[in-house]
Amino acid sequence: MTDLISTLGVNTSGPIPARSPIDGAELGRVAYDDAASVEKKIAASVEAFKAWRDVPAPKRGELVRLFGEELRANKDALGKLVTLEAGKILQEGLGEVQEMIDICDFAVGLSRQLYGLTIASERPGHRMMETWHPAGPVAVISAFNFPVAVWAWNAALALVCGDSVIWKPSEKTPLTALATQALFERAAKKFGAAPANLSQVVLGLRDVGEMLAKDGRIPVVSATGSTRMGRELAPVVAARFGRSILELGGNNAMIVAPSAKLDLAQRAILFAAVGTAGQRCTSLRRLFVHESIYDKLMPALKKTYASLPIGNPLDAKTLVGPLIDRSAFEAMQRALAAAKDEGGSVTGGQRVRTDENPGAFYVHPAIVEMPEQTPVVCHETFAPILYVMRYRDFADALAKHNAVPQGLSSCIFTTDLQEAERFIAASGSDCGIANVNIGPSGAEIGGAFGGEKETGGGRESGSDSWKAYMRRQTATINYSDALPLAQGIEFGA
Ligand code: UN1
Repeated sequence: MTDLISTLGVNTSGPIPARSPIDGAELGRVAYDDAASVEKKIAASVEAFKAWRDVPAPKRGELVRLFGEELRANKDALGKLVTLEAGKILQEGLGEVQEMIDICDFAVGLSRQLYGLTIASERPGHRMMETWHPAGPVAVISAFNFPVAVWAWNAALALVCGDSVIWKPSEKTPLTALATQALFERAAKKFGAAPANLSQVVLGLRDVGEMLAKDGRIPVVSATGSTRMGRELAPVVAARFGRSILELGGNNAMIVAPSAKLDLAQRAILFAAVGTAGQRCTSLRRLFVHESIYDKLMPALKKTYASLPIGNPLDAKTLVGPLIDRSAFEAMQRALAAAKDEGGSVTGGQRVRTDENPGAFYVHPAIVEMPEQTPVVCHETFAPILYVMRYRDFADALAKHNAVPQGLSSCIFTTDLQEAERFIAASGSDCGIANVNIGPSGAEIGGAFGGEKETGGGRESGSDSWKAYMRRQTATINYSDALPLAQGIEFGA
């Protein structure tokens, strides 16, 4: 039992153990919602929505502001719980909570800026306008690797937009969800006027997600996870004409051009490829290095990899924590075996710390030098594997960069203005995120986050992503004494 869980009075009785990937120890216990309980929560969410949609948006923002305050006050404790339950290093656990705080701040400002347009009407004595109304209950299905921040991107926006929220966290990280929910309830109590069940958690496996996906009372389903999951979920939501916001697999690349500042590139590679033990949707997985600098960059990179501090993520010196579980480890080993078969030369990748932590899965991040972009490279393996390829011609590197099914994040390290511009131009990177002299991971919340192709096309977090959580209404008002028809149509009289 962790400090935060006990301080918050989270109920940790139940038949299902929640384990830490750090050492396999039990952190607490939870109970899954059965079908009747999920049904009850969906019905309660509809009721909460009906009350919440009439609360003025800036007032809704006040609740999110209070929630942000709770997060600020509990940043250390929640960040530590993220580390314990998801295994990411403490700096990243804290960073994750900071993302939640940032999106709350963003959403508070947004609560006064849910602007619609006023549009010139073609009819005299008429005014036409566009209004954004609350959509309804929003389901958020989140993944283990960002167990709380991704929910917050969705929930903070949904709440100021006037929606209620039902959250199905990953079954691998139920405790961080329950702790976050408890913090939210504290904020709601301080706020005073929030309807009951405005934000709820449902725990369980795939069947719980399916219930949410199928339910016509939930107009928006925002899901983060694998492409396989999205491929199954999206048609279910679409069959009832619901809207899904999908943030699925990434297979993010970096091009290191001849003019790149190699020291910066190297640091960016390290953070993006081995940070979070390669378990971010934005992790760096493919590296295209220009042949003129390959023999300079690669030995330096391998040297840094050789001395990576791998270990307990609570230890301040650690940079690489454990993988989430055995199946992640096995998927990594399968990918490395396939890479060898396809002509790759593997450095690292082996399991480590088996004596200290026999029940956990620590690995040495792998560098795999590939002769070309073979099938295994085109597949997202959620583990610290960096496939490296040489290139000669920029256009060819760009073509290979885009020649994978996923389209989340991308970057180039170059000081050549033309290359930089070409990379972010219409014919450049085909990803939702394209960075110059910045790695592919660690996006700020102010931009719209998401990607194209098999990444699912959804956008969350900043910019105008809020629009996906609202329904758009075009309203035209006739303040004249006549009834002119649009398109100049004369009808009767
Ligand atoms: C994810 O891995 O699902 O850009 C989200 C980043 C983080 C979010 C990652 N801000 O790496």
